[in-house]
Amino acid sequence: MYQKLGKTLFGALAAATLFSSAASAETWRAWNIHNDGHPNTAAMDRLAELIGEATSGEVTLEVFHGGVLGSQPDAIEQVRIGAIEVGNFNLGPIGPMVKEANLVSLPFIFKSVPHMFRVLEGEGGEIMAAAMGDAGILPLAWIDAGARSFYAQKPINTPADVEGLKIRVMNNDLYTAMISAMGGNPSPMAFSEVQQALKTGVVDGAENNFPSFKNVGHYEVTTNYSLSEHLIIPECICVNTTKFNALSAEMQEAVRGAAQEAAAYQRELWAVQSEQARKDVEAAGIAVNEIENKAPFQDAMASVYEDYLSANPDMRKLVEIAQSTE
Ligand code: BDP
Repeated sequence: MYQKLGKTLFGALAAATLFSSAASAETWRAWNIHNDGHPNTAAMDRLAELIGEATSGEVTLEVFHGGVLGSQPDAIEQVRIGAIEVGNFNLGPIGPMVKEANLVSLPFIFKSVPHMFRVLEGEGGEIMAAAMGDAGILPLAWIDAGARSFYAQKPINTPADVEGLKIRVMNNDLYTAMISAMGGNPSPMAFSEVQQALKTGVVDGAENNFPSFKNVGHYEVTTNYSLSEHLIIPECICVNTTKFNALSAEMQEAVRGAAQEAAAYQRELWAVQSEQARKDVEAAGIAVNEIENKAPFQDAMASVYEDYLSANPDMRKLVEIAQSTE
């Protein structure tokens, strides 16, 4: 009798445990635009392992690489509404949806990548993260995307060299203003379409960092990469705010810790692989032009700042924080 009761009790307990873990275990989908060979792809795969381990399988992350879940602006919206849970996003296309994120899209706002991280780790980063979280897209960790420079079929050493060129930019009015201020014709376009557009001459040039320039073959259809380094835009490992807040405090900590560890891994990979990407494209015949004096580019951006800040005076504070950060 005791034994029977014991067995039944055991059975009931086992079923309850099974049921409760089945009910609370979740599978999250993650968006990544990059392919194999890009540091972010390896970091997102690592993130999936780390989340699985840290949450003991309570949260399973399924990563979709190569932008198969949609273009970046679409994927940002999907994460905001919770149709996709996680994304490795560039803050550029987040700016049109979350104004505070636009700080990083002001050309030359950061002096260097370390300066950008110092701003993100201070009050500026807190303000941006809070606004993004309120908009449904909570950053768990910041990652490195180096600096973006122009590439075209000719060197771009001064803003005058951009005059008359059709340049592909990411979706953000600040980038169209940036190209227009140099006399160029901005062409906002999805990342997936850029290689073909360069190849067929639909655009004359584009701008990006070395790993992206290499990874999707833009270097195969261009001749010159000119180190203007006009934008230093961070990226994030972002999660839908509601899904994240629905986790227990313990699970939130586990997921956040996993994201931070994956971000540290990404930054290490970035340092090595962005140098390697530069060497690889040079070996493939790309002329990489150093620009001795970037002041003319910076000066050309004065009207971009003026117009943006007079239309968005509430962004002055963030700009001041960034400019006063050592
Ligand atoms: C890459 C970013 C990616 C952007 C892409 C672009 O990592 O998020 O979508 O640039 O230019 O460097 O669209």
